[in-house]
Amino acid sequence: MPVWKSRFKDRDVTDRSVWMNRRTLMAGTAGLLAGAPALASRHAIPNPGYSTDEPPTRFEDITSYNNFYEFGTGKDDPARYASALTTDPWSIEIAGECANPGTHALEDILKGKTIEERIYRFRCVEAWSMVIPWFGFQLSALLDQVVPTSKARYVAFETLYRPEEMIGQRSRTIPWPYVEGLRMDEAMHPLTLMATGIYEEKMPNQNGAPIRLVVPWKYGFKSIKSIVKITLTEEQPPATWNILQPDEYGFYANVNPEVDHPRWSQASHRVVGSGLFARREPTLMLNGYADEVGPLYAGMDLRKNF
Ligand SMILES: Nc1nc2c(c(=O)[nH]1)N[C@H]1C(S)=C(S)[C@@H](COP(=O)(O)O)O[C@H]1N2
Ligand SMILES: [Mo]
Repeated sequence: MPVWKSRFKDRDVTDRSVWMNRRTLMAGTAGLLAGAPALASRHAIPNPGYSTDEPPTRFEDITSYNNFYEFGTGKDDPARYASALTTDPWSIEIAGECANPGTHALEDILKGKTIEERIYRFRCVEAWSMVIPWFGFQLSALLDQVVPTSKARYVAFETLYRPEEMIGQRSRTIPWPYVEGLRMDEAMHPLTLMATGIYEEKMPNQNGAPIRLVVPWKYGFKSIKSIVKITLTEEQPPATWNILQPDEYGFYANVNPEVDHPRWSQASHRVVGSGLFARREPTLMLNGYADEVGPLYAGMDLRKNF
């Protein structure tokens, strides 16, 4: 049994049953609502095999404590300003080393994809964490469709650049657009999710609407939001924080309690939403997903490739 499943048995059972009840209720009423949004989670199939048993963070906390520099650098800026973003229509351009490049409407990308609900622990490099019930599809399903060429070794991602709606982009806090990248085997790993919602809601704007990446064994900054472009590349693509401060933020950014950030420890984290005297917990290697993704890094020096 994966480490992350066994740690939290019998804790906060009430929280979880309240949520499960809410979800059952929602599922019951959803059928009555004509024209429910295409992204509604009633299509999401729970995947307990890829879910933690930890009690999920409250929806209110997940949506009010965010990092999304396109809307400002404060944790409460995204909740305050992200409603200005229009997310419909939305399309994603797929380019680079693949047989089927092209630009596709989000509805078309979602067609035929299995939408799953997966509860992942999410660990920010700033040493806080949340447990988030995402729904979405495996990135591998999309990559399989575009058929990567034999030269495709990495996948690059790009966020929308639209300063009229993204107030943070009117300042040069970081270079725009935000970009990130994964190695092909990381991108193809079944844990790597393209998320379109949280709990029963389609993705809140502040969390990266309408579609964002979620890579649960890496620090949060790898999980790029509001994606408009995906490029398959031969060379390692640029990644925003890695370009800005390569000594602090590696390209891999794998959660690793043994490799500290130069300015603070990564051995533990604060659990967001755990009250006035915030609970701290030890951080696990690869955020608890070591059994699943450890083999991707066999033979690599994780102190050098941090
Ligand atoms: N486009 C974009 N994506 C981004 C960021 C950002 O500033 N811009 N911040 C990253 C960081 S540092 C974290 S911790 C997570 C936060 O995701 P959440 O707000 O859904 O918890 O988003 C990541 N993705
Ligand atoms: Mo982060």
